[in-house]
Amino acid sequence: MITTEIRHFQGAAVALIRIDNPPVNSLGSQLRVQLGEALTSAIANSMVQAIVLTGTGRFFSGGADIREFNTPKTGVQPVLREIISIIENAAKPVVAAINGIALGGGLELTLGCHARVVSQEAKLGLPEVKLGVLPGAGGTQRLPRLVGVPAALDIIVGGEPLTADQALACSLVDQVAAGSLLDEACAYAVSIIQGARARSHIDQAPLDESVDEAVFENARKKAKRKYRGCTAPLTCIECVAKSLSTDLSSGLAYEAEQFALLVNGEQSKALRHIFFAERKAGKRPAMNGASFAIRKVGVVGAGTMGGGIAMSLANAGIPVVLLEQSDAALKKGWETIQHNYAGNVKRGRFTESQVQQRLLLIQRTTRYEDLSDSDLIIEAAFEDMAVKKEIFTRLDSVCNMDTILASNTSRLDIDEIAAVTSRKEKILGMHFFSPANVMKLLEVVKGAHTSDQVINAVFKLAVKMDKTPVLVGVCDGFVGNRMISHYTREAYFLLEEGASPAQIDGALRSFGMAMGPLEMQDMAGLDISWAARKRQAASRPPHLRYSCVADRICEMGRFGQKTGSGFYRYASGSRTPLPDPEIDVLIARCAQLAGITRREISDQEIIARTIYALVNEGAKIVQDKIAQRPSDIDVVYVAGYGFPMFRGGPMFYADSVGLSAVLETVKDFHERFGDYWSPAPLLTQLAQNGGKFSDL
Ligand code: 3H9
Repeated sequence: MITTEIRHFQGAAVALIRIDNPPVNSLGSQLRVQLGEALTSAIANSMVQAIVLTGTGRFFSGGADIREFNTPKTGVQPVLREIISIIENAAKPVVAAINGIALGGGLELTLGCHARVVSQEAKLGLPEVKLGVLPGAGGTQRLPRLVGVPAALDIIVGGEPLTADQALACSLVDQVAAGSLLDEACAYAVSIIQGARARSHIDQAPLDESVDEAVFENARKKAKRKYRGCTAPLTCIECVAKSLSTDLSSGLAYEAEQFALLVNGEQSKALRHIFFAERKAGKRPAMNGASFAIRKVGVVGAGTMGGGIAMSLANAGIPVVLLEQSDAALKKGWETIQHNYAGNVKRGRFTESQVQQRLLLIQRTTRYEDLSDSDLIIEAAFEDMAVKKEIFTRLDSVCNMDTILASNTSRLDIDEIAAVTSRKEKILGMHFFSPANVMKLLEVVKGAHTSDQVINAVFKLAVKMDKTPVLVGVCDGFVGNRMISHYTREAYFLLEEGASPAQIDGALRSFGMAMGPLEMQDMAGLDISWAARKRQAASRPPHLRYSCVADRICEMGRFGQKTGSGFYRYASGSRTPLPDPEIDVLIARCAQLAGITRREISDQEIIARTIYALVNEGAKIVQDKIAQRPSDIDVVYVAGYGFPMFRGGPMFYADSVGLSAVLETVKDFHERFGDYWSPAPLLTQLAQNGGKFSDL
């Protein structure tokens, strides 16, 4: 809704136009109609001398309504560019009073205004690039004319919002309100009417600024690193460059053309899918009764995971009690935390004093009793059921009955752990990803008895910790690791069939994965999946093919990067994987023993075998209700496993390929490679009905 109020301010009549469209004041079609009418009417009203445009609540405007992208148009609604042009050409001053968050089209709306006054809390940004598009309502042309090319490139390509002070420093805004925002914006408008201040306006002419080509080259380099495989950032840079060579109208026309291409492209569809999927996954379950407050957290184990979890909590301002079995282990864990924080300071993430504040939040102990007043305890000890059961038995006896107990297990049965306690409804899994202080994903594992209150409280905590929580059910490996074992299995089979580690990793990197499956195994530590395979050996159906390659490598003591060799070898102190002829010989020997005749393998086959293995298992996971919906799987894979965001996650990718084509390939693999490839009934059903995972 748009409301207009006439205010008499310092002797002038000011039309105060307010955007009120919860939840984020997005600029959907209906709102644009109303906004256009309100502006036209205020401009035509001879009593009105100036206009102030503002928002409501926390938002000025979150930008264009993303849900309307790619939807068929009904009726005639003004596009945002037309609204901005009404503002820009108004004979009376239009001042933006930016009360809060102004993003994308929301900020572009203000660039057409004749001045911008912002509140201290305001955040201003052009995050379109993260949705695979560009600021398509003049942002790429007006912003460089206002703040200069280098700053515009930072804002548009970086996609991160600026604070009010940062916006003032680069001349994006004219004033930060010290008192009442609306009064100051009205006063600004009156001062323009009275001629005390000039109306800021955007020049038609090409931007007269000399910009070294190196500035663009640098921006391209940075963009390729930050948004691997994405088209939009590079198009944004080309559009900004246009501001130097064309007049405003031609620049705007070029920008509109490029926006249309991007918004209709597969990458933007995938990125928007992930935007909404993350929000859907993050919804807390409805619950009966009051939620729990988590104010203090205990962490059991100060190893890599425990230390990272403690850092994540401290970063969110939550006091932590970190427990280890011995003083020596505690000292080692503490030194690693200090070392990691020192790295954060070096890279400019935190200041020295911010680190000191965080370190003060982490209390260390070797006594279980010191955990007794924690609201939540996260166990991050060795991945062994007997060890976990012993710890949970102890925790259950020392903690008060309100304390929630979580295990950071990556695949063990939460219900079996819960069974040793007297509080099954307060037991859950919190599967963090390594390094836990960096990785966003958190699989929140709901056991058979875990209460909704507990899940609710942990989701709230996750958001505070800046994590992306996804609710998953109990099974070996939950969502992420259950699927990844199918992906790595195919990589191992492909090795035996004729591909080299470098070819497999290279093919998947070119698909867009952050790293290939074998280099990822080397980074994670081969001993971890080796232990899981040994545990699963007894229950593995004997008729299914099994590759010994990874086991043989582990038997040589090659556990990946940490031992200097795994599928690859590593020069001392380096993380660069180097092909190792010894491994090539080992693979050929394993293939020969398994009676496999090696052949040429195409990159296309590598991608289909590994990615469709994810998709087929993902479909089974949805059917087994381990994931609530296919889009949750996409969030898990994008946030935790380096799946290319621009492909929208494995399930969205399958949808975009077409499920009947995916099913045909899966059936072919089933025939050629055996029962691992039995098509998921859900995949078959959807493919046969012309459906998609995203329909579910
Ligand atoms: C653009 O502007 C293009 C123009 O350049 C050119 C046009 C020609 N549209 O995140 P939250 C929903 S592109 C529709 O939980 P927060 C969201 O899905 C746009 N819906 O809240 C959720 O719905 P639900 C550029 C949107 O307070 C609800 O609002 N702008 C939009 O944590 C609450 O969202 C952006 O890229 C939208 N634009 O964070 C900004 N935004 O309750 C994207 C949100 O059903 N948005 N929703 O799940 C954000 O970054 C955050 O949502 C924001 C609020 C910071 C605004």
